[in-house]
Amino acid sequence: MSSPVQIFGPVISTYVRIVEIVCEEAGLAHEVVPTPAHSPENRHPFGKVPVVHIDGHEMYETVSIANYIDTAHNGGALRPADPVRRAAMERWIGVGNSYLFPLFERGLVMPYIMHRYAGAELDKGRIAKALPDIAKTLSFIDLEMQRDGAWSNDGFTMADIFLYCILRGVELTPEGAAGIAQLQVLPLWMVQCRQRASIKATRWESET
Ligand SMILES: N[C@@H](CCC(=O)N[C@@H](CS)C(=O)NCC(=O)O)C(=O)O
Repeated sequence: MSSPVQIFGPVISTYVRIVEIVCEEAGLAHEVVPTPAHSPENRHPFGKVPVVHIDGHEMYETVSIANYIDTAHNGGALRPADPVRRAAMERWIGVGNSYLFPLFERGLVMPYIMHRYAGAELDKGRIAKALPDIAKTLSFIDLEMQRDGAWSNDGFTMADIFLYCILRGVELTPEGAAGIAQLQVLPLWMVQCRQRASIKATRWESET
């Protein structure tokens, strides 16, 4: 039996969870080795997490790790073969990584993490400043889903994994939960994702 995939990063982290879910989908044993992003033990050259040990290789950057696992261990099942559908899936992963995650993380998710886990005062000013953009962005996603299904027409793909993890952090804040609940399609999609075994198996402790 091969050794478990080692995922170095914090136990509660969007990108750590993405790798955990992809491992689950591929049937690979995995473990999180708790490693804060800015600790000396973190070997990511840009100070991010996760760094992953798999098949004798050390890897960083979640898209490349996730694609490696899907190709090497899952027959590519998480990515549509059709070039147009694959382009749409990759566009949404790009949107998630480049625009959604930075906006949500800085403006809403991180202030709550610092408040809940580091005992910092909740930075209400930062949240209030970010909320209009966050609300606009959530509406954009919902309208795209209403219009053509966005990434959600191809069964369960890599885009579902990235976007669920990015949006779940938002949903675990009071403002994010209220914002998502008033949309039409996004909350239904989130509920549907939660039925997936890989998503159930990787729930954060704070979700139970
Ligand atoms: N481009 C990186 C981004 C990963 C990322 O942003 N991870 C967050 C945690 S979920 C992080 O390292 N945050 C610490 C920081 O930005 O200082 C990847 O895809 O792996």
